[in-house]
Amino acid sequence: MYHLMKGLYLYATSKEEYSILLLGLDNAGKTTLLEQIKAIFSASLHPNLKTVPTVGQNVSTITLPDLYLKIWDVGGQHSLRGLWQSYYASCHAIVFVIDSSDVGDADLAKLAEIRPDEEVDGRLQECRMVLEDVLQNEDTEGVPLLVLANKQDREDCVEVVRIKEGLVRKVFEGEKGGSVRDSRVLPCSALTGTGVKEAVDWLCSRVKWNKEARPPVMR
Ligand code: G3D
Ligand code: MG
Repeated sequence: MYHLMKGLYLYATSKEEYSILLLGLDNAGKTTLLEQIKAIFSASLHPNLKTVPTVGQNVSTITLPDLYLKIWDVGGQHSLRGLWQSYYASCHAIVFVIDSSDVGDADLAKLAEIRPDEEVDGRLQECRMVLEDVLQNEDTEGVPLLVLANKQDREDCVEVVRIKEGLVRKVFEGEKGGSVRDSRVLPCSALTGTGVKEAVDWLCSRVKWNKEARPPVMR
């Protein structure tokens, strides 16, 4: 009887937990974003916006009324990207963070015109290749993808629509765009917090929507 009651109590008080993977090149703002999310969703905390390059991983769980989000911030330097794939099979959504001040408006226009087999140099090409690599991995099949055009507070940033049309759409339309999935491109500033709540809202709705394909863990 005790075990039955305990089981019922645990069932009634447990919540679904979903894992969110933050990916993107180094310096895109992943760690700042994680700190901002933690601060926004736990009222008592001030964001620690003094980040240092991430070696290994930062992980935090935020508590929302109906679920937990466990957010993984894994390092974006070239040498650490090989580790990303070990997180793919167990994540429920991927956030790909882009530094909107480090892609170049002129480069984006060029990217929109080039053929898929043509080479482009620089940070934008690196960003495209890394995103394609994530989407091509079979363990990310069907996983909702949120692309965040971060650093929108900077004067030299590229507008979200340009990133959407010039980069993200190109990736999805290309051969390496991976399977069909739920996706969205949103603007944000991890530093000021603008757009961060909208990003989390989108993630919550999409992980719930996709829960038959990727069931949550009960906590
Ligand atoms: P990463 O974890 O993706 O490598 P970080 O990136 O979160 O460590 O951020 C790298 C730098 O970008 C940091 O600046 C950080 O303050 C800045 N940054 C992150 N998000 C934003 C944003 O939305 N707007 C602006 N203006 N800057 C941002 P430093 O100077 O510490 O290297
Ligand atoms: Mg970091």
